[in-house]
Amino acid sequence: GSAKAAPIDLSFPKDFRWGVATAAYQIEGAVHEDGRGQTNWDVFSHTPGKVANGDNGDVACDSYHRYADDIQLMKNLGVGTYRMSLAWSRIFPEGRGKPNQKGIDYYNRVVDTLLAAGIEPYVTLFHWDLPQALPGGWQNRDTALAFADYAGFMAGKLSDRVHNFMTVNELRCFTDLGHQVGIHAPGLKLDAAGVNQVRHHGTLAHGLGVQAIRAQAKPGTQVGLADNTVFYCPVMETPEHIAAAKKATREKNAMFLTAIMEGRYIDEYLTEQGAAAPKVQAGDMAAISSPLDFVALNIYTPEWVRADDGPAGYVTIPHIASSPRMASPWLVVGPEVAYWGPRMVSELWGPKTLYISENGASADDPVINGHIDDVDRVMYLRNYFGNFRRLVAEGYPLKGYFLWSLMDNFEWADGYGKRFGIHYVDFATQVRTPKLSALWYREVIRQGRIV
Ligand code: PNW
Repeated sequence: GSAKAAPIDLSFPKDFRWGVATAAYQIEGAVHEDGRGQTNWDVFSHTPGKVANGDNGDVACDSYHRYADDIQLMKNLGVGTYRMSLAWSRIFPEGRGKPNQKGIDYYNRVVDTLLAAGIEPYVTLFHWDLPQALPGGWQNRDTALAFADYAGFMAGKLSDRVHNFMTVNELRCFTDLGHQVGIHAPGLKLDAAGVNQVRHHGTLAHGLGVQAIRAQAKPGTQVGLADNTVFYCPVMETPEHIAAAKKATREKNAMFLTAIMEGRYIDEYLTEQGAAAPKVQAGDMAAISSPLDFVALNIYTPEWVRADDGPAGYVTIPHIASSPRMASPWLVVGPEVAYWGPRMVSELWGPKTLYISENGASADDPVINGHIDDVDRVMYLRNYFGNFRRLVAEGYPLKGYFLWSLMDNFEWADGYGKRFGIHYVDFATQVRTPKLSALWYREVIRQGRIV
């Protein structure tokens, strides 16, 4: 080589925590086993026309039986952490009431097997599979209370070994996609007031969940949530556009992360929603804004914003047809979101610890000479990692990263047709095969730098 200067440092701090993520309904299967109760996703996926190809999570990756093999995959990767979710209806088949010991036993086995493999579990308590028996689902405020009971109960059971809990995954997806757009369970298209009330109940569940976990878990247990904040990136890196991105990020997330971090629904949201604004009871906002130990972000797609002279101070730019996308039409590629998203959250609210709870991509998996060479997924990850690297180098408190996903799984309304795994799953045989992206990620972890 004849490089003229030292290479740019592409390394991450030695104590940076590398992990992978999954979720219960997407991988476990065994939906009728050991007393598990029915969920909204069982009902939705068995309703004709709701999920691509008529797919459902009845078997999925069969991880309920194959969890030890899956933990071996993680060991081979060299990850130190695993983000998993618990199926609420395995613990409380009716959503509340009498706990099901077999469900508790299952998660004890998974946690103990992880720890024996040197992998630390990060547990998400709700990743969208809601016990069907809860009347009215998220339209009913009581569901938030039932969630808190379940969250506190499981934190009490696991916190001797699990030190990090996330209350809910992606408020915006299970509220809006399920109750406004109707493409996720329960498939409703409510009016604005109905949607805002569901959002409030979801956000309240998070807050009451934090309180219940703190009350029942061992002291020192770390609590946060996995949020899919809508992230606004400045069209260029100048103070006026950065300020515009910050304002947009705060206002566009008013019903979720902004409320959680600020303890109120900001005026912009209340004015915009008018009579459709959520009905809030005394004490709700204090619960919703319970202090967190960390904020975890799911980062996929960027939004773009520029400064503007109008009253809002900014204009957002809709996704453009010519923008590059991965295999899911919504997954617009924009590596800069990996930098601007966490930076905006830091500047707005200053959480002391940040994690990336999900990042990854759907892609086709070409088999070339016997290898699954998903070079586009690797390219996607490499570019996002470069931006995480910049964020860390500038001192933002990003402590760890969970790649979505360990393996191909039930991708909600897209069924098994969209693959986000770094391990290929042959769903007919349940054989898992590392893709190039798994080999690449293993090397990143081994060297502690982008390769
Ligand atoms: C997240 N969107 O979902 C979920 O947390 C995972 O369970 C899921 O498998 C993964 O990302 C990949 O989709 C999202 O439309 C679903 O913008 C939809 C969107 C974003 C995230």
